[in-house]
Amino acid sequence: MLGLPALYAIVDPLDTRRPPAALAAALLAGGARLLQLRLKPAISRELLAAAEAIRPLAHAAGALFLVNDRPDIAHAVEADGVHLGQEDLPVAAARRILGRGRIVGVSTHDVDQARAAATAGADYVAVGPIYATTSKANPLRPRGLELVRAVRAAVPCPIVAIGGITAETAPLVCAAGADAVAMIGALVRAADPAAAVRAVLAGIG
Ligand code: 3NM
Repeated sequence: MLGLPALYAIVDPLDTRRPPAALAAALLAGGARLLQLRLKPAISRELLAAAEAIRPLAHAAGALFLVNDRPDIAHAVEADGVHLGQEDLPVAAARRILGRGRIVGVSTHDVDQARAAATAGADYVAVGPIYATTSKANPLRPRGLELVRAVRAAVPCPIVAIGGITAETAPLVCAAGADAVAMIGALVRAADPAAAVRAVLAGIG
């Protein structure tokens, strides 16, 4: 079973204009040991360039590096894996692109989706949104900690909770059964993202 670091830090500058590689370096400096690169508006070449820049930074720090949505780009930069949404490629197809030994995670929003992802062989399931979020286009209604508890009872694989989580709420989310907490805004909108990572890790590390 995959062992996940307790903080799943997402490199998505949102509207901050922070360069992704600088953001990644700050998150790693704060102690993040898993980064996912998520650049929704980027064209393929921009995403590839950012992934090429970040992968060696992550690996030099001993951190896992995942690419959002795109198994092809994850494979091209020798990332550790990919994170798939409900409308992305299925797990099996992503594995065919990535080859053996790579991590494939899947976003889910209810127990049925989480069960389906686990049955399809996902290495972890992300569940959310736990709290209200402004970091995603057309977010679903918040599910609350109840979704974490329900998925915990339904699937054997690691669970990553996502959506509106902060340093203050992260310990509650972990106590509800999440193996890791994923965050964008609480990290990338912070005046000092490295300090924000340290604050989260102080509560859940
Ligand atoms: N996925 P923040 S919520 C990317 O529910 C994403 O699947 C979600 O950003 C889901 O930590 C979300 O700023 C946004 O709320 C997470």
